[in-house]
Amino acid sequence: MRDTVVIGDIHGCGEELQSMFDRLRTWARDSRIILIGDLLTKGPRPDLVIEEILARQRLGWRIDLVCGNHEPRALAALRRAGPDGRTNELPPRLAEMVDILADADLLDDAQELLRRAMRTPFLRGRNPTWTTVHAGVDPEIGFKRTPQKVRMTIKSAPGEDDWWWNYDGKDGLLVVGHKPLSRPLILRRPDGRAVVAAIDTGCVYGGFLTAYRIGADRLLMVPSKQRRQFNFRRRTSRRPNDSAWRAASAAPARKLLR
Ligand SMILES: [Mn+2]
Repeated sequence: MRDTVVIGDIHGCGEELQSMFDRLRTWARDSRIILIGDLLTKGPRPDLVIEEILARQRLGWRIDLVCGNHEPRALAALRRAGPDGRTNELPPRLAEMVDILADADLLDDAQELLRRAMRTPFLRGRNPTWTTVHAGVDPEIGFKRTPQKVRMTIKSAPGEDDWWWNYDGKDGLLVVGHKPLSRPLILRRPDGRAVVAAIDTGCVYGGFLTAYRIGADRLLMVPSKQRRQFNFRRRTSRRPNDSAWRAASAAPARKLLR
């Protein structure tokens, strides 16, 4: 295995995932790819998300799925819809997802993929020691004692500090998504090593789909094809004065498109 690359929240952005996979093609054969959760809901092409994952796996790519907070609700919607894809009892956005998947004849594949994601609450590796989980940890108690539900959903309220500024670094590098930011955020120790990589860059809101290569410590961003939402701008994470970490705000996005 040459390296591990983690891809942030996809949320039904199938075309952007396809572009990302195309960019990763040259070295994907001996690398491992991890999708960080929230695969199918909200966006326009959940069908293409599934087709892309299955097609690349058939080519021998190693792709692992981590569970996001949207996986259980997407699976519940598919179960309620049944084999005929009935959508009359579902909220509109989940009904739309089911409709698209039913049209593409992917209801069973979607359920199977979501079940697989739900069996994987987080993944860990070494060199450097890293953990990837959908949302993060409670910085007061560390990864091990943080309940799984919190690991999948922690997000600061507006005006509050994001949890990562108070993380003590003891669990090693954490690669997370869930909170959409205008740019990926990498927090670094004083010696420069990454300690948190936050890579949900709001693809479904018109931002970017971002991937982070753990070993190489590099970002790769694919611009979104979605309409930019009026309230998705200047989504930054303010560094409190007492944080031990320095923020490496990513270089202008254009430079990362390579
Ligand atoms: Mn999420």
